[in-house]
Parts: sequence; C-alpha cells; structure tokens
Amino acid sequence: MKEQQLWKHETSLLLFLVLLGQVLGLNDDSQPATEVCSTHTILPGPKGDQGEKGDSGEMGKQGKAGPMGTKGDKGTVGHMGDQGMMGKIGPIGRKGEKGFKGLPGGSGGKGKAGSVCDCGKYRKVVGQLDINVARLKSSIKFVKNVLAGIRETEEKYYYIVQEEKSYKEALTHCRIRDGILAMPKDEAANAVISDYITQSGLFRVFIGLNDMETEGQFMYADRTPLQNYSNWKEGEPQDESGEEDCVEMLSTGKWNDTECHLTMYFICEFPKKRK
Ligand SMILES: *[C@@H]1O[C@H](CO)[C@@H](O)[C@H](O)[C@H]1NC(C)=O
Ligand SMILES: *[C@@H]1O[C@H](CO)[C@@H](O)[C@H](O)[C@H]1NC(C)=O
Ligand SMILES: [Ca+2]
Ligand SMILES: [Ca+2]
Repeated sequence: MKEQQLWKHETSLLLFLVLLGQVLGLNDDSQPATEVCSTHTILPGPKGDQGEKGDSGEMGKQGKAGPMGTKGDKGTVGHMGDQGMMGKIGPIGRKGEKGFKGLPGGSGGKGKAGSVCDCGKYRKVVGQLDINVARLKSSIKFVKNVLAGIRETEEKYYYIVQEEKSYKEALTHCRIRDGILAMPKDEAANAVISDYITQSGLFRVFIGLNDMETEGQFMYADRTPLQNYSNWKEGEPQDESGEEDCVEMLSTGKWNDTECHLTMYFICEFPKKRK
C-alpha cells in the first residue's frame, strides 16, 4: 500500500517536471526530455547538510535618538577642590592711632676707663677752648644787648639785664663784667634807673641793696650803708616773715624789700674810668 502511494507520488512529480521542462523550453536542447524520462530512478535525495553560516551583514543604520529619560537621582557630594590662588593685596589701611609711650629704658653700662695716651693733653686744651667759646658767646650777647639799650650819667653806665635771676646770681653776673648791681644813692641816679625800667616796659628789677647781714640795716652792694637818700614805697620796708632781705625798684622808682631767692630782671652799673 505504501509503495503504491509513493510511486503515485513519484509519477506526479515526474509529470510535473516534464511539464516544467516544456514550459521552460528545455526539451529542444541541452536537457532532452528523453534523458529525464529515460530513467525512472530520479528521486529526491536525502536532505543536505545544513549550509555554512552566512557572512554577517552590513551594519545597520543608526537608530533615531530615543526620548529623554527621567531625571536621575541627586549625585553624592564631590571631593573638595584644590585651594585657590592667593588674592590681591588690599588697599592701604588708615593710619593707626599713636601708641602709648614706652617704658623708660634701663640705664646704660658704665663707660670704659679713659686711655692714658698723649691725647689727654689735647683733650684738656679742647675742653678749655669749649669754656672760652662759651664765655665769649656770653660776652658777645651781653655786649650786643648793652649796645642796644644802655643808659649813662656823668659818672656811670647802667644796663638792665633781661634774664631772670635771683639776687645772688644777679650780683655775680654784674661783678664778673667788672660792674655791680646798681646802687641809686641820690635822686638823679634813682630817676635815671626808674626811667630806664619804664622805657623797657618792665615793672621791677633787682637793685644792689639788702639787709641780709643785719635785719633792718640796709646796705648797698658795695657794703656802704644807706645814708641821706632812700626812696621806699609807702609802707615798705615791711618784713614780717623775716625773709625779705633784698630790694627791687618798681617802674615808679619806689623801692620794696622782697625775697632774695625770687628771680627777676636786674640792673648793673659800671663806673666810668677817671681820666
Ligand atoms: C649826708 O648828709 C650829711 C648832713 O646832711 C652830710 O654831712 C653827708 O656828707 C651826706 N652824705 C652823703 C654821702 O652825701
Ligand atoms: C613788695 O614785696 C612783697 C614781698 O615780695 C610783695 O608781696 C609785694 O607785692 C611787693 N609790692 C609791690 C608793689 O610790688
Ligand atoms: Ca629784711
Ligand atoms: Ca616788702
């Protein structure tokens, strides 16, 4: 039964092939129908082995961009960056307030002992020169001032020294210049001195009169006592404290006993040399 069916099937296939050959015009030439038909053994062979795997195809076209994805989660904190460059120098600030005064420094060390070389004698000379220069300066100043404002009478020159000194310093000042604190021994001399004080714009000067030796017994700077002339201010001399032993002349020409340690201007007198 099976063989019959198979054969029937084969016959159908053969007939199909003949018809196919006629349609394709194969009968006339290379593939004679007789040859095909000559054998009845043309049967389909067993299924061949699977063919070799084909070459891979060309790369396909790039696909279209997909839709935007959803927002991702927040990332973790990044690493700390490198330190930046140093900034520019700022503008100059305002001047600060003055600081407190510093503590006084310690005293300096003791100096070295002086050398015993020959320079010693030169030092001595230089030292003496310094003293001489200082004296000369003082003398020049004195002379300058004297020329600027001296007063004179028949017998004397008067000069008001405008340096504040105590009575004793004033005495010395006049004496080292070969003079003496002025001693008004008469009306004329007293008037010259008082005019001089007024014209100098002063109020008082020391004159050469005191009672330092015996209280109440006034003596001139040349140790002569008051005799026929005096010109005390009314109420003077008044020495309740016992400390007013020197005398000042006021610009009015009046005298007043006052304290010797007070400092004020004073007037010197210089005798004119007899011819
Ligand atoms: C003072 O006066 C007396 C008599 O009045 C006189 O003898 C004497 O010489 C005068 N003294 C002086 C320094 O002028
Ligand atoms: C007289 O001297 C006294 C004592 O120095 C003084 O207090 C008084 O003011 C003086 N008088 C005059 C008018 O300067
Ligand atoms: Ca006195
Ligand atoms: Ca007095």
